[in-house]
Amino acid sequence: MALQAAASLVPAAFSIPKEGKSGVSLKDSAFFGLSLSDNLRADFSSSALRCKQKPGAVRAQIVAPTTPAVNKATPEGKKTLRKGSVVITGASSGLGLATAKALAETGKWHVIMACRDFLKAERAAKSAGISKENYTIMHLDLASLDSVRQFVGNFKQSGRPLDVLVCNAAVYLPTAKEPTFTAEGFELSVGTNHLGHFLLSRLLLEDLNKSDYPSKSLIIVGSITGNTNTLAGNVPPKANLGDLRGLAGGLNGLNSSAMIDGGDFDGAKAYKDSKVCNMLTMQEFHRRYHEETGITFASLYPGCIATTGLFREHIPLFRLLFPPFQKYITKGYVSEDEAGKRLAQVVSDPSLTKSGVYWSWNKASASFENQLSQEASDPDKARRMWEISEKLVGLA
Ligand code: NDP
Ligand code: PMR
Repeated sequence: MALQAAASLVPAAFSIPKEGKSGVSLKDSAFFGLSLSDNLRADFSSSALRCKQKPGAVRAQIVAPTTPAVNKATPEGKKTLRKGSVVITGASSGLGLATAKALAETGKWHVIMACRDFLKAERAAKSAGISKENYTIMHLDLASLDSVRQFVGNFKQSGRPLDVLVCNAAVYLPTAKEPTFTAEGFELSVGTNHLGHFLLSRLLLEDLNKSDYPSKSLIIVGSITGNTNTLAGNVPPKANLGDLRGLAGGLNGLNSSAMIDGGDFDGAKAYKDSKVCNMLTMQEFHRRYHEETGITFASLYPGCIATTGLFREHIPLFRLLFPPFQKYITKGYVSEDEAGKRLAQVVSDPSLTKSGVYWSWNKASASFENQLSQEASDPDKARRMWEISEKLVGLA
């Protein structure tokens, strides 16, 4: 087993540029200045967001009127900003929980924790010390498109505004010998990490567009391991979507491969491929909707959070060696708290509202716009992946 763990830590190539080359943007912890209220959009055209709906799909419900994001409520006539409303998927552990905590602690955000295990989420929120008035848990299982549609229906019915959506949840199945599948029969990693989030964000785009908050955004968590322009992204198996033939075939492992590129099943590759889809999806959203809606679309690599539940399916020896390896050898390690602060920064820091960006942090923990690999920034692949994905989730 030791050999197995050691072997799995041997990289294929080392002559790869490190992440972290482009211009550093200074950290700015200031919250949105009240002057931002001047930038509020009065016109929320949703024409760009209309999409064909299948029979049975959840339709937008009438949303109860909410407090305007900025109002002149104080006796001195000072403008105040209402609490931002942010949905975070997979907020029951790891990065999602740490981000929920970081945002809730500011007192400026209400976090909707979109989780598949209600009790686990409730316990996690309590043990993280998130106070009751700052969070709501809503059920969401991304491995079921029905559940995604139900969540969207429930969210719309709640009457809450949607200012930021964070697509964070993920599964990683590196030791699986055979593929497992979502309720609709898609390979589980791509089905959960990409297709579930794809449907969720498409159905909630209209709500984001309606937000009158100074900055509204859709954030999809990416990763270094999906980017083959890095050392980490060159550790085999490498991400590669190929010509998307497996995705087009429905990833069902029956009449089509369970892998996006049509190859043999490999759980670690499926995860990395799903992260490439996440990063391509963010950019395709940006190209299609940013100009018209003003929504910020962003992705990020928060650092290597080697202690999270993401590695729960890995062999015990890997889980033992991985944190010290990342801490002392690659120095890519980041704590859950620090990673949560980074993602919270993308949610709420006015200096990180540029759209179409993949954020990373340097060793001094300063954010910068990072370069994506050739495949993860290929516009043609992004468009084809988008078109196939919308068929698979029943939007086209
Ligand atoms: P965790 O396993 O701690 O968190 C993943 C979360 O996703 C959990 O809350 C889990 O819920 C949830 N989840 C899994 N499947 C589903 C589902 N079907 N429906 C709803 N929720 C689901 O891992 P991390 O915090 O590390 O991962 C968070 C994000 O960070 C992922 O997108 C990952 O790709 C990314 N990332 C992580 C890195 C790392 O080093 N850890 C590095 C780079 C990116 P439950 O608690 O019920 O299991
Ligand atoms: Mg990697 C700078 C080098 C670096 C960084 C930042 C990471 C991050 N890794 C690096 C290097 C290496 N890793 C090297 C040289 C090796 C071979 C010894 C190596 C191995 C390795 C394995 C076996 N690394 C891994 C694994 C996993 O199973 C993790 C994975 O791919 O999950 C998908 C992983 C990771 N390394 C990272 C990060 C962030 C991960 C995991 C999380 C992710 O992408 O979500």
